[in-house]
Amino acid sequence: MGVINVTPDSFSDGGALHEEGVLSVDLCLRRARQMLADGADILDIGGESTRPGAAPVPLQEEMDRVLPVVEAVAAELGPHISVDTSSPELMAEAVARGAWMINDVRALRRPGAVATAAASGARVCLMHMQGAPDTMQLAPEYDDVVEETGVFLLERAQICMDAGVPRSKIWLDPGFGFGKTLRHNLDLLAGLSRLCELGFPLLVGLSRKSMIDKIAGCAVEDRLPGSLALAVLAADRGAGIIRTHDVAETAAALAIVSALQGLGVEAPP
Ligand code: 8Y4
Repeated sequence: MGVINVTPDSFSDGGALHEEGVLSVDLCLRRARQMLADGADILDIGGESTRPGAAPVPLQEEMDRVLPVVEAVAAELGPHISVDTSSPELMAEAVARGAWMINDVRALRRPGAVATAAASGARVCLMHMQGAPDTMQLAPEYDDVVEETGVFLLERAQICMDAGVPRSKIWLDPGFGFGKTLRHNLDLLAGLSRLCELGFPLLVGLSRKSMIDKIAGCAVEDRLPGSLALAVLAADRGAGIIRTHDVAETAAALAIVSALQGLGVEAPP
């Protein structure tokens, strides 16, 4: 899954798709085209920053950022599109314009989100987060992070199924970095196979996250090697979708995992 970030202010790639401060649908299309050529199966389009301290984005602004990009990418390239949002209004409009998956870091906890997602017919990715983006990194606390994350995700999945989302359309995500210390993130990665046993496919986002320089002591712009190591470890432990900013490099790394798993890559003669 390649990330198309249409916020002007992400510290990693914010503003990259803007021209003179204005979001360029054309730059988004070019980025999307490149990611598909590089091996992405899904493009995740999002317009809300969940960085701690980021200002909340008014709904209309989020819609204005995301919908033209969803519409253009769906119409011209036709890939699987995921819309990264917690707003039910945007979920409905994005699916109407061709989005295939709803990726919600709040696991459809906003009022109306579960019903909207169910009615849309799209796949849903339910992500675990302890607390809210603004304060989640202040003092995250768990007795057993794998257990507690799993219980939360199963509860959200059950609520979705009760509302009519078919089991086959539900993905779960432990939410690396969302209300987790470095130790929690490592425990989750080490225990990822236990989350697979919940019976739902897993999506993980580890790309460029700060746990990498906490471990490797690298600068923000040098997080790619760590990102690839984490992607490989997560895929080896059963993750089915890897969310990444660096599609070509991640696809190459994952081809190695697939070869070893005997999946996806044709065996040599
Ligand atoms: C640099 C760049 C450092 C980006 C950190 C970040 C996830 C997600 C995000 C995730 C799912 C991010 C929208 C945070 N992370 N959705 N979204 N899973 N499902 N941080 O892990 O990329 S945004």
